[in-house]
Amino acid sequence: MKNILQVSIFIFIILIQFSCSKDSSSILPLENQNTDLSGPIDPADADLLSQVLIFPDGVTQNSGSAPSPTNTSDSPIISTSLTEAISSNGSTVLINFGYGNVGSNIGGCYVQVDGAGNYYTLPYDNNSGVSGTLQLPIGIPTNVIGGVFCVNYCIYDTNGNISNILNVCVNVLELGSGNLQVSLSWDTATDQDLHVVDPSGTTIYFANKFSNTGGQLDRDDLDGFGPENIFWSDVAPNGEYEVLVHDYEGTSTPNNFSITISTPDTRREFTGATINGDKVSVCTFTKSGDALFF
Ligand SMILES: [Ca+2]
Repeated sequence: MKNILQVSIFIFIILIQFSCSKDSSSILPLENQNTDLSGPIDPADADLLSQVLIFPDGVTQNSGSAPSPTNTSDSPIISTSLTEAISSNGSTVLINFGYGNVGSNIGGCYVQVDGAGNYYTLPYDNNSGVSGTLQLPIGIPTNVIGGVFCVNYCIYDTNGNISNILNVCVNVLELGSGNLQVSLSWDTATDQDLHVVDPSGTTIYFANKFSNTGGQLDRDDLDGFGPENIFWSDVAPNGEYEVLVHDYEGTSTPNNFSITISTPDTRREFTGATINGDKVSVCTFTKSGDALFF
């Protein structure tokens, strides 16, 4: 019944792919900051939040306000129906939007947290064509508490033309985190499911939310974009884990997903897609003490 929403409005889908080796090192701390970024972060504190959000490799952070739209006839135009999104600590929210009227190549995207005194420049590689779809992934660290933040974003082309600005507000749920957290988000309004097989051989998912190892699923999303979340608040057992995504709805169009795996010291992200009821094995990793080996 939700498939209607999945029918692609746009001709092209261009994804910003994360590599398996991606981590949170793309964040560039502001100079002279003296705030503890490891403590709880309220999304309502725009300047603080803006220092910790996680974007793909290549992002830079700049002081001040993002450049204004050029408002010329050859400026790119962007559009989306997504004005509100749900995410959580330790997850990555996926913002899809369409673009058009691009006479050259797309250079990148400006992103600014509403109310923050700095903004991000996010490059888009290999994006050409007059129109298509882009994705803006925004990673939220595990120490962000519940609340709402909004971001303004636009794109610029390689001729220096800047598009109109779009705004999306993200409702951050405070979900379980701790020693190990696995979070799933996706970009179609469908029922996708996160499965984690833990070292005891137990599969944690919507029909078996708890494992004797202490792992549990605390959110199953039936019709949105996630997140779904499995976590161990205390010590997750050593051994091998497998992370899978199941297209429970059995859709006929691709569901692009983001998996975020967090420990107190590390964060890894994986992307992929499901379709036609696929159950996709996203990755396996071995936990040894505080270390994860992929
Ligand atoms: Ca689900």
